[in-house]
Amino acid sequence: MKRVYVSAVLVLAAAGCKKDKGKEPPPTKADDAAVTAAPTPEEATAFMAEIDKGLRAAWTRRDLADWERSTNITPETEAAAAKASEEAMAYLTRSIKEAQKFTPVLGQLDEATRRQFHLLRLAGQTTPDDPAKASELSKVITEMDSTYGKGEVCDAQKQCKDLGKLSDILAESRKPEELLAAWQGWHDTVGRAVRPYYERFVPLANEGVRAAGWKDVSELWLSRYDMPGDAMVAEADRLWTQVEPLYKDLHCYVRRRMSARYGADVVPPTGPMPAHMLGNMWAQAWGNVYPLVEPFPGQPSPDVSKAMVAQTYDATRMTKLAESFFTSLGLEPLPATFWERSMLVQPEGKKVVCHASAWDPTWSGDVRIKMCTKVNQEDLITLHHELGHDYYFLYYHQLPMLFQDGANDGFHEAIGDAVALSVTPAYLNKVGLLKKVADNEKAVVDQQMYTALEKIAFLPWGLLVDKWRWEAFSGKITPAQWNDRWWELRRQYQGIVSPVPRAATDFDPGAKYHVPANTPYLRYFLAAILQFQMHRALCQTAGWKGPLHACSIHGSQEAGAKLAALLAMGSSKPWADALEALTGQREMDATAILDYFAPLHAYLKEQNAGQTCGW
Ligand code: X8Z
Ligand code: ZN
Repeated sequence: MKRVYVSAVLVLAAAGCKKDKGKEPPPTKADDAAVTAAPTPEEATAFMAEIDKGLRAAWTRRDLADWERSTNITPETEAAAAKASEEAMAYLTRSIKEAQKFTPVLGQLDEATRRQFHLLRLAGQTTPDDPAKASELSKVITEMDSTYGKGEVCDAQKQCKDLGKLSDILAESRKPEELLAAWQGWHDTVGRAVRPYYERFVPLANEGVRAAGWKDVSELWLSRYDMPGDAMVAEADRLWTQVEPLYKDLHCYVRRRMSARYGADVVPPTGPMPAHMLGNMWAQAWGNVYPLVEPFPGQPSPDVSKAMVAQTYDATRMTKLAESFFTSLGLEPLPATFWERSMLVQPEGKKVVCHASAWDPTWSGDVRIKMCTKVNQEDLITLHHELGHDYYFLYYHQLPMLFQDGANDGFHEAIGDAVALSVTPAYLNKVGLLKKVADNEKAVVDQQMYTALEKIAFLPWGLLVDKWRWEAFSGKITPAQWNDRWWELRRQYQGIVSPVPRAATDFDPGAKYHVPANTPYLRYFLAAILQFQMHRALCQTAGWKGPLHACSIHGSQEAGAKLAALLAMGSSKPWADALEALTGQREMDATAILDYFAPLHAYLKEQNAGQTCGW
């Protein structure tokens, strides 16, 4: 988030970090000259206290202006947001430069202050020295995000569809030509509109972070995990290797079923699958095609969307249900201001950024969400996701500004999802959304298939978005290669291809929110794995003895206390300390997600026997 767990352009929220002296900026000539009058540790501590106040003022102004813009895009709100963002970036850039003079005394500071010096340099995008470029950068960032937010596809009769409407088509239509029109319309219109901004953005943003001593933006992003950037890339690859066989088995099964349903000319029975057929604009989550690939028709549907509509659920009631899960764990209710200030539904007559996000724009527990909620199960789960962010904000807002962040950014994304893993059939039955809980083997496989279409299908996508961006920022690929490389990665990791030929001048990465919003994406890959690791630990704390997929921590005060303790740490300690406090493990580990899906994996292997899988 921009401090928003999603638009975080500016914040690039600092992740937990080790005291890695190697990463401290080298002393400058000016520092050498100042050695005679070397600053004292007391001066360093006082300096950091001032920075904390300055960041609070600058980031609050920026985030309030950005809240206004995101909930009402107009030329005025855009200009105000760009100005506040420029000022905040300038303040951070100055602070990072000034902080360098304290390098010689860092070793004499208490651990918390030293850590804040470390996190300061990781705290976000900095600006180029040239004021014209600094101001252009903030305008590009703001306008690029709004371009995506305002995006719509219009036909010859000037009938327009926004992303929400196009996504409904992708989710519900079973006509390949309709699906293709929605997919292609969005990619052609919005991707191409974002391209000129991105072409300016990459060199300006790189120049900006060089002011803080980074090679390029990818180095900054990857340095926020308490280990060197290349080690983090290897870590992500290691996690992917753990889950890749399960993804490939899911891909193989889904391809066979989809090919049988649509015919080999629409979904070929071998090779990669076309991107428009999987129920989602980016083929990142496939839950919407569950009815087409359901293993055992006739079992009660794992999707309770229809029951939600029948029971006249609306966005507020869905949010209350999500909140009640957190309070069942002993966490505080959301403040009254949450209900007054949040945007829970798409307003009429205003342009807004619909992509769901969670905010604490004053960094003081003033939590809100912004979401164009639809009444369905997917959005009920997204509400748990967003409240996970808000609960993080609520439990760490007393900490210094630079500690008001997740242990790493994957933790921030994982909290709400870990809680939502406890939204099991038994829980849905308890709250009256599911009549019967079938626990026979067939029902378990059906249930797991639905969850895997959301969570396992996501994994390669979660990894490849930033694999592409690291290459774009580092210059490994040039703008002329951007689009082709995007599709190479999608083919390699997801086994997905474009349904129509794409030109090098297209810009399909720009058709995904986080690229124009400049929100890092590796966090979602990590969260997809961490949430199961957290769920397993919380279930153990709650005393659960059965299979992991059936566990719900609903009502467990013990699990809630553990969760609250993690939240309250913010980013004050390296993430491995936070993970250890919750799970007893210091490493991210995919064995929990594999344990969880063991019944489905056995079924998939049986179904795929004799098939040629892969692409
Ligand atoms: O952007 C989000 C959240 C807000 S942080 C709704 N997610 C990613 C996406 O939509 O692409 C959650 C899952 C992945
Ligand atoms: Zn999120």
